[in-house]
Formats: sequence, structure tokens, C-alpha cells
Amino acid sequence: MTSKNTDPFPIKQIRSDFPILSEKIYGKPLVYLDNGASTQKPIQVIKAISGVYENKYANVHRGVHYLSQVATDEMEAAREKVRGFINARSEREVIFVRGATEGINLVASSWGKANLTAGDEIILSQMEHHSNIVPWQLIANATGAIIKVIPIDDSGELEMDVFRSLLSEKTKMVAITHVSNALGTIVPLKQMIKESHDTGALVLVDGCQAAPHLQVDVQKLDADFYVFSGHKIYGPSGIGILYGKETLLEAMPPYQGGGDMIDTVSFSGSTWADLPFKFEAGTPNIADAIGMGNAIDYISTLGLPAIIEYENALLSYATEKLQAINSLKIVGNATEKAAIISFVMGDIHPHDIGTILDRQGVAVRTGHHCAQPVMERYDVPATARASFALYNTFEEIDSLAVSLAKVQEIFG
Ligand code: C6P
Repeated sequence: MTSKNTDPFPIKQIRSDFPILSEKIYGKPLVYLDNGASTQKPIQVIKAISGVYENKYANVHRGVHYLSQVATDEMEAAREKVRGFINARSEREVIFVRGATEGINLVASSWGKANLTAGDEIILSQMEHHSNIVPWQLIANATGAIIKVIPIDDSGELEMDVFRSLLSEKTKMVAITHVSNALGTIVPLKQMIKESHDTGALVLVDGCQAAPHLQVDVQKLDADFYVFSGHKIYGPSGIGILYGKETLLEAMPPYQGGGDMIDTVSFSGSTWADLPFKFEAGTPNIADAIGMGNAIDYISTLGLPAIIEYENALLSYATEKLQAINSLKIVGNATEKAAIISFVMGDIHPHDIGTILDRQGVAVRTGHHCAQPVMERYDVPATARASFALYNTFEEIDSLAVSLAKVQEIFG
């Protein structure tokens, strides 16, 4: 796509950008509704990545030779695109990591070791992905810090009064998702960040499920740290972003040591490179960082407001369609939701639902979605989850509904 598309949403053109969408699965057209796990890639991103290896590839930040300069310029241009995408103040605040998981581990480990002591408190929520639980458990075990948990109510919203009662001068970090991957809930982040700051706590936001579906402005949110993954925003896997406020990143010790993250090295001691390189030890994922920049170009060309409007219409339509299926119960009915419907159907195991849908060419995720505390909260072993992206259509939702009716028929 070369020009800014507004109204109507250019769905035909978009679908033709994603080669995989014309694949047949068991002879049926692919209906890809597992976008929460990972999105498919447009040809613009695929070509950009192969283009790096074809004629722009060399190691970055090291060589004076031509190709090294080209690769470095492309990678730093991608960093600038990410900066603009989340409205960070400076490129120094944008760290390339392997993905959201590594970003959270980096903060929990580096910031945690330097700032947490026994009795300090970290607040998480019951709707966190394991990636935003386990790194905090590791650092809590190492430092004696204590984890407190904000519960979820029946509709899938956070119990804000409990959150407020948990906040105290002992709270050092609130680590919270922006959008729940298991429920679709959009968390009232701005308010939570303000209230956390008012008590002196920092906030890390897991933006994995928000970055593809919401306009993220880290300055407006006043987030201290914000992480997300390239593969969920139509970019490659193995690349992601840790945003951190410059003053906080400056004060944190390096996470990993190696090449590129140092200023000087000697056996009497080493000094660190400036941000963002202090946190980027070793040869980075050059081609995928560049590819992530192209994914951001793709989203920006369409414009997030148009994407949000279209995806909200898809979500409303799908919610209505699925609610009309007798035995189907949606898990997570928050007022503010994004692009995700988790559901169960009576006693039918979600894996059976997923398998039958798969035979119809419909890809959904089934399981605990790496959010076991959510499953525990709603007393289900697993759910089936349909998650939408900018290339899905209303007809695909019809196909999902027809396939689910088949599931109901098979199981009586
Ligand atoms: N959720 C899902 O199917 P990585 O693996 O680092 O790119 O992302 C981890 C992660 C962290 N937070 C949230 C809210 C997430 O949704 C995910 C990834 C996928 O829901 C795979 S488990």
C-alpha cells in the first residue's frame, strides 16, 4: 500500500497483501483467528526482510564499510519508527529485545536487583500472561520482595477497589497488562498509572495485545516501562521492544554483558555504552528489527484509527454471533474489550472445539493461553479463543459461527 486509506476500510487490498491468507487448509479457505498468538505478515514485511539479506546485510554499529553503514542506518531508522509508533520522547528509550517476554525479564532482573529489597511489594493482576508473572516471581525470590495480586471480577474487569487497597508506600512496582490475552479486557491503565505514581510506585505495562489494536502513547500514559512483540503487530518473531523512561534506564545496570553494550573493557573493569545500546549486548536481530519497522509502516499507512474502528465492528459482530449459539459462554465480558473472544461450550473440551474448527479451516487457539490464573478464576481447564486482526472479515466470522454450530451438533 502506498497511500493513506481511510473510508471504507480497504479489506480486499489488505487481504491481497497477506499471501498466506489465500492458503487452503484441508481444502477449505483459511480462516485465521489466532492473531493473539501471532499475526500473519504482509508481503511488504516479507520482502523487506529478504531484501535485507539480499543486498543490505552486514553486522551493525561496528564496521566502517559500506554495508555495515547501510544495515546500521536501516536498523536505526526502524528504531525511530518504533519511537514514533509509541510516541517515546527519544530513541534512547527504545530497546530492541527478543520480544515482550525478554523485555519484562530485563526490567524485573536489572531494575529489580538494583531496587528491590525484602518486604518491598510488586503488584500484578490475576489476568497477567505468565510472562508478566514468572519474571517477577524470580526476582521476588531473589530479593525477598512480595507479590500482591489484583483480582478479576465476574465480567473480566480488574477489581479497582482492591487495587487501591493494595497500593501502599511498600509498593515499588505495578506490572500490568494493557489488554488481557485470555479475556480481551482493556485495563484502565491511565488511571492505574496515575494512582501508582501517586503512591511512589513505578509501572511496567505489558502491551503485547494492545500494540496491534490500540493507539499507544507512552507519554500520555506516563508508563515507566512498556513492552511488546514484533510478531503480534504483523512483523517478524524474535524481535520486540522495551520502552523505558530514559532516567530509569540510565540508572539501571546492564542486563547482559557482551559486545556492543560497552564503552571500554579492561580487566580492571568495564564501562557501559550509552542508551539504548547498554541493553543490547551482542549482535542484534538486525533483519527482524528492520522488518518490524516495515510492519509499523504498514499499520501507519492504514492508520490506527481506521484499524480500531474496523476491528471494533468485527468484535461486536462476532460477539453477537457467538452469543446466539446456545451452549456457548463467553469468558470475559468487560465493557472495554479489544479483538479477543474467549469461550467455552458446555462440557465440550476446548481442544475438541479447536480440532473440529481446524478441519473446517478455522484456526483458533485453545488451552490456558499462558494465563493459568485466569482459568483458575473462572474454574475452567481451558477456553477456546478467537482473536481478530485487521485482515479478518465479517464472512470469516460467519464461517466461525457455522463451524461452532457444527461442534454443537456433533456433541449434541
Ligand atoms: N501471548 C497468546 O497466544 P512473547 O512470547 O514474548 O512474544 O509474548 C508473551 C506475551 C506477553 N504478554 C501477553 C499479554 C501476551 O499475550 C503474550 C503472548 C500469546 O496469547 C502466546 S502465549
